[in-house]
Amino acid sequence: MEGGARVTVKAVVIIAGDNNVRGSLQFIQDPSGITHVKGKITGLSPGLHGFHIHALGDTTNGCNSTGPHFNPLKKDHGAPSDKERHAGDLGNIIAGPDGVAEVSIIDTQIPLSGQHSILGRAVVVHADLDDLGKGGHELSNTTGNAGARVGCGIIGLQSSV
Ligand SMILES: *[C@@H]1O[C@H](CO)[C@@H](O)[C@H](O)[C@H]1NC(C)=O
Ligand SMILES: *[C@@H]1O[C@H](CO)[C@@H](O)[C@H](O)[C@H]1NC(C)=O
Ligand SMILES: [Cu+2]
Ligand SMILES: [Zn+2]
Repeated sequence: MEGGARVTVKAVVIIAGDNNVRGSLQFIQDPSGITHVKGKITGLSPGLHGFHIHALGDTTNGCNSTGPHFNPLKKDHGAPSDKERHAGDLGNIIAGPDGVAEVSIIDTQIPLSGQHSILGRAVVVHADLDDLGKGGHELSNTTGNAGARVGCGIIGLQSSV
């Protein structure tokens, strides 16, 4: 919707991957255009895991075919709170000792409608932590050096009622 959504839009993502990584997430864009992400991912190693929107909703080669971080504004990789960030940069999620990460994120750069909509793209969870562009690694400014893609799912439109 150009100029920002005027209605609530909902989407759902079922996460799957190697090593029993599973989960489900709900995305709710409120009428002001802010998107809430809520859900749970299980089967992770304890600790921080990079969590991003990748550009493509293509899982023909597993999570590897979901493309780079969604980056419509051609920025460098960063933290969700940075000005210089990919739209898809949602930072890290944290798995407890039981391998379960409870996800609750609010973000303004991941709309479910309009020109930069994330519908039909992918959520990807990584093996390692995202250094948020500050790790000094050659991959820090593109991927946060977050390692392998251990789980992913495609963002699909859900009934808004
Ligand atoms: C994805 O790429 C990684 C290397 O980055 C590789 O180990 C893995 O086997 C690939 N997965 C698929 C499904 O091709
Ligand atoms: C990443 O980008 C920042 C700012 O654009 C720059 O200062 C830094 O040298 C870059 N780091 C690498 C490893 O390329
Ligand atoms: Cu990623
Ligand atoms: Zn990024």
